[in-house]
Amino acid sequence: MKRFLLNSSLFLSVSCAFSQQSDISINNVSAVINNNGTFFHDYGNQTAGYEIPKNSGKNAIYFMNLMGAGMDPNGQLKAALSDYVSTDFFPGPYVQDFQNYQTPAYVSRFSESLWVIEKTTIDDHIAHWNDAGYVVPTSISNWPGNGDVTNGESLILAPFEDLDGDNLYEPETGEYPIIRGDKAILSILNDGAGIHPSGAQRIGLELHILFYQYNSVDPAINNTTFIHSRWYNRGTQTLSDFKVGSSIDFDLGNSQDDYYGTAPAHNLAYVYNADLNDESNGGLPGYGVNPPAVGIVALNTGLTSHVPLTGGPNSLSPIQYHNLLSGYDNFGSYFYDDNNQITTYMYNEEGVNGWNQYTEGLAPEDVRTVAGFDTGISDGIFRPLSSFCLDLAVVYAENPSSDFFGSVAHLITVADSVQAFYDTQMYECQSTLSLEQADLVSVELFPNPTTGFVTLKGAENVPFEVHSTDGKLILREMKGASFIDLSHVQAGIYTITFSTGTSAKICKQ
Ligand SMILES: [Ca+2]
Ligand SMILES: [Ca+2]
Ligand SMILES: [Ca+2]
Ligand SMILES: [Ca+2]
Repeated sequence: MKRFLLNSSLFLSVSCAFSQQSDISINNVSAVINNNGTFFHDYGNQTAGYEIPKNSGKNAIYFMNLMGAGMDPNGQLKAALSDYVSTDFFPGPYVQDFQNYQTPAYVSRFSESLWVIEKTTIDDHIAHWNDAGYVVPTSISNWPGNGDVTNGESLILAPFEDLDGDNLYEPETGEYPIIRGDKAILSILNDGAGIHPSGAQRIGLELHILFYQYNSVDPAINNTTFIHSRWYNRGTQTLSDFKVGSSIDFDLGNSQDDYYGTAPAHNLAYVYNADLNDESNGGLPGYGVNPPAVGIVALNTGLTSHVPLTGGPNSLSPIQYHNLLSGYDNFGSYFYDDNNQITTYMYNEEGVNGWNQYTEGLAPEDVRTVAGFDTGISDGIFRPLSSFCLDLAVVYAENPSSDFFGSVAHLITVADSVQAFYDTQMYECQSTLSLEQADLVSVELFPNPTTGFVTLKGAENVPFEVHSTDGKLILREMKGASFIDLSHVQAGIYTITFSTGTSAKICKQ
């Protein structure tokens, strides 16, 4: 636990981004969700926001976020970052023209950008949508299935069951949101709507984060919050060495007596108490004797690093964050293990004979770390029009014994069982949206200028719309097309916008 005085001018510049939060608490966890790329932190009360067990008053995490950073072809770092006092993320989807973030329709629709929905509501909708007198609940009708293409938003935003295959979300005809878990909170964010407080240049990122929980008789699942994120490169930047990860401020009850560690084989980054009594501190309740352990598991890809947040927590530069996300310290230097070998997994052996903070004789501390996750992109290049998916789980395990490492040993078994549960769900993490063209690198349009027909190459199955410069819809192809016919329109400039968010100008002569 820590309290920072906010720099007033900095706070003013980002206050709207901190103005909304929600809470997911359908199982044994009560977790604060914000609409700015950070979570498990209550900005209003300046307190930890990951309470487990629910209603115990005991929290295990003070702050967590998702961040991304990569290099453009000129070696310029582009990044979307956040810390305790500022964020580069803004609510709402990415749009191409900066002023379109300011349209009244965009602001009214996305100023909150948090959608809370429960599985029972969806099941009821599926069963009764066609009944006489049925009214579609607002959590179903407000689901952001489609963006406004005329405002430069992607046609498809959040996933939905598209019964008639027309790519339009129509809940009044029985279509419904596709979520995970018994309750979910979706946040759609972009990094394009404003100057980045971090000082980094913008990526052109659209980030969808779905937090979800299951109400389960299995304690491992009932004590877990899942984080499903999808990262879209909606801009024009080709970013190499693209790194994603989380800044994590574990505070296990009393924040002052914690240790952290890593179990790379289980893709697990964790915190445990540095002694067997987590006494209350500063008015906040501790977990008491034989305290639990808490961790983050990477479910669909690997945990690539888990290192201390050196130089932080605030006012790190973008390049320092890129170093930390890469598993270096903030200066870009390697970490070394007890055998003097380079490692990106700090303290990766449990037990009294292992390499850990206890056997190193380190003082208990207020742990702050950065975890890096594999994007799954083989060459590490985050290309325009592509997306990737990252699934995480926050896991919790009590200490079944008075063994100092008992909670960690238990946590590893919990992490494995949560992984097994996740695997049985068969979630499609690479193509949740049927329209996403992950391998679509570029679209060729020719001839351009044209007197009539224009051939489209590279995006034949991607829906698109063509608009005139005054915004009039000229053509809409919901299934995509290999050519368009502009022979009937007058000479001028036309804009073709694909559902992926990419657009191009066409000159009709
Ligand atoms: Ca439809
Ligand atoms: Ca503690
Ligand atoms: Ca203690
Ligand atoms: Ca901490």
